[in-house]
Amino acid sequence: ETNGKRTYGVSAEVPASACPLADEPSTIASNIHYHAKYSPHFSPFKFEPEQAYYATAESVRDRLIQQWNETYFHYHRTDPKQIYYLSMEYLQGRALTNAIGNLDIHDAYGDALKKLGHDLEEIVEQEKDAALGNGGLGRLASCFLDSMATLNLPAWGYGLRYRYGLFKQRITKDGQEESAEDWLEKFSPWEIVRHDVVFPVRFFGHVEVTPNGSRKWVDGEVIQALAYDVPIPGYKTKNTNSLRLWEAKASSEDFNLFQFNDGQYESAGQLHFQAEHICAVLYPGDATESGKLLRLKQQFFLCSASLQDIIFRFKERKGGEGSWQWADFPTKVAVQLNDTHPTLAIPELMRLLMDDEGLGWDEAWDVMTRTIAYTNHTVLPEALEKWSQAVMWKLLPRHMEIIEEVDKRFMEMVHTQRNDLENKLSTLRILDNNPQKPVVRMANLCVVSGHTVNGVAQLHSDILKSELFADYVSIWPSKFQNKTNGITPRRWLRFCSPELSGIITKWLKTDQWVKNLDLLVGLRQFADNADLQDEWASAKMANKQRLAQYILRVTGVSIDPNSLFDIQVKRIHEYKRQLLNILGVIYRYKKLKEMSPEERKKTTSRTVMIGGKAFATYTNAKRIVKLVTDVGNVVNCDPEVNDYLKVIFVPNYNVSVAEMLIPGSELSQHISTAGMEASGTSNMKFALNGCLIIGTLDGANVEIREEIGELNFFLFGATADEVPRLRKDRENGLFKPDPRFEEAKQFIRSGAFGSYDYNPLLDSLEGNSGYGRGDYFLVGQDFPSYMEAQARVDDAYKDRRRWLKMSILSTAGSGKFSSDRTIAQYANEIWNVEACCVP
Ligand code: B1N
Repeated sequence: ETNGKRTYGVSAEVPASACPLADEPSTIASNIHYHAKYSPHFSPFKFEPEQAYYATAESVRDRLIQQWNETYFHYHRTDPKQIYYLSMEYLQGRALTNAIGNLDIHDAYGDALKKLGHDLEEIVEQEKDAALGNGGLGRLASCFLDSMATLNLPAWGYGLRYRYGLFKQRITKDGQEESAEDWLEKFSPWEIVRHDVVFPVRFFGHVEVTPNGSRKWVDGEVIQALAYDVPIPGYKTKNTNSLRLWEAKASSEDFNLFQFNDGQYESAGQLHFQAEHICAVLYPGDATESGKLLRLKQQFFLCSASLQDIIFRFKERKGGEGSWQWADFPTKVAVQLNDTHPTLAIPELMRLLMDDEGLGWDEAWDVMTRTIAYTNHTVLPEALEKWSQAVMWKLLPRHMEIIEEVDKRFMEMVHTQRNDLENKLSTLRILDNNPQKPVVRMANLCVVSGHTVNGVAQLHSDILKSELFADYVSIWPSKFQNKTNGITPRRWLRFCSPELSGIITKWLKTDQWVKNLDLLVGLRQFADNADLQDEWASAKMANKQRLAQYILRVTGVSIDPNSLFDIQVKRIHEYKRQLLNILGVIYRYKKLKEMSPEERKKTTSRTVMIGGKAFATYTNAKRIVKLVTDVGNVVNCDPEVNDYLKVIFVPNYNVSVAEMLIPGSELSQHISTAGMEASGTSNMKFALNGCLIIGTLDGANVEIREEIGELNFFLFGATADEVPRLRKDRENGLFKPDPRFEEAKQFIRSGAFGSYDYNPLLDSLEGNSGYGRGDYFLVGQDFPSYMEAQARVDDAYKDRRRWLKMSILSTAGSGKFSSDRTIAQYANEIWNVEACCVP
């Protein structure tokens, strides 16, 4: 059984009598009751929804822990190659529905709670979202964890346990207001602290040369990384992986009792304060560089703790000395960098191998480069990380030495092998030695060091190859790949829309589509079937009604479930063009006002919902939020038009809100300037839920349209290859704005939506050049074709059968966008990792 390897003191077996795993509702009910009584987080004699939630979560956790231990033991015994996903962000959302869904005990828990006088749907609402991420990049990491577990892949996610996750957004009369989101306020039942998993992480200090000539990083401050594990169950499988989140702690030795007793409270606990700061907050930058020393500390903290843990596990599984070689490391370990945020894993792995393990440069480089791969998620210049060399020398002196060496060796390689690239070297190098501000270019370090570089949608990967990384492609043509993003069909259809899922299962005569999403194509043959269409419509209507109730509750505005539900939800950013959406709405409102009552009756009634968070210091994004709410306040109170148009700003958009909005959507907007959205993933969630897309040929939209058919996609706008020329034309005064565009802007300027000063926002659409000015994002350019696409939407919606057919075809064509497919491709084409199924 143990293969002669070290075993653990405890066994994975749990005596049957202590095993609370029976599936009868009465047994479950008593287990929940047990937790309410003996896991005392609250005073006794109270069993309200909040207490019921915690007791239920703890009861579910028992089951997870059982599978989790079995998984860990099985991986330990079989010693497969493992995946380590390093990410500064995870957007896990709620865990309860997902856990009981993946464990296939949803109905039993529903019945059990009923016995206890509670309603499962109400209980799950008690849970706060774990929002340790900003947007798509963090949610992608969470979808990947679900897929890796479901595919029985031996994988770990590594991240940071932020005390405060993404901020909470409130809408006041002044627009967006942020406040801290205290997701740990009443403890999280989904994390388990591992007091035995602690690693030291050093900052500052200096490099010493030891007597034998090797280099050693010493002094500075040392902070402890303590592991918290979150269980990641796969769907209908025993495999339960871990998301390991590091918390920063100072050790008790670093508390100066003498100083404290002397009244010097601040300096006595200095390192404790330093440590507390590291994991205090998630940096709220999505595609904006924060440039903070603390952010760099966070990044290094994640990389160093994770790599020490990975190396520890590698050695532990290898057993004693002599039986293995470092060259084996990449056959057991695949590390994926989620964007450049964990780039410091590269020099840190080099340092650990050379300075701690005694490898030479060449040997260490070989091990490192065969281990690490990098995913790029953006081409926006402001999001390409560059760290000041001065700051890096101070915080991480040994790593800067290593980075200098990588840079030097790369230049030598170009000198000797690629003379033709000599003139490009200043942009290809890792170090930018511009005397004004010398920086390290993290993406360049990743491309030079990693064995594989991938983009996240075909168009994005093509742009990486033809533009951002073109010269590297000529050096290493086979290094570059595409891995089109995906989403987990469990959370994003099976659990968030049980109604529609039931219909799909009924018509496909199997529920296997939840694990094999390609089976959805089987719906195509029924797209014209009136029975399916009617069932489809009633599921959609139920979801729309649920959404309407939610909107009424959070905004006080009542919306008509018979109107077309038109949704755009994502981080607020100028390149995502919420401004194009709201300008279109404003024009629509103005025309409705000008119509006679008879004419209005012929229009398609719409409810336009826009939601998303704006980075706190991104003023134009905040102005867009304010504009949407101001337009809503006018339109929704205008009795002449409010039967035909409503405009809602959905507050505090997060994973749970998405799970409510997406199933109730009929049209969704993915309208970024072509070439700027790397992929997008909400587009996939909407399409999967039978929501039609109005969109540009950007990111994954291109592939979604290919899959569901161009007739089922409302396309508009310039293409990515036209964009540079259109910007040039504009600079040369060749752009003639559409009169409707001018009319919409003028309507805002006239004060129709109040006295707030929108001129700075509107001025960004004027002029003729500059990033973020001169209509850089081509809102005016695309406005006419956008309005024409919207007119096609209105027409299509009038034909109920046609719309339902298109909706069914959207779902039927979404199979490709399962994150199971994406992860299978990473596993085969980048990681070379196989499934390791827990028996
Ligand atoms: O990553 C997603 C893509 O679907 C989106 O198109 C893309 O915008 C998003 C700095 C980012 N790219 N870059 C970031 C996040 C945080 C940060 O501090 C950049 N997010 C994306 C998944 O591939």
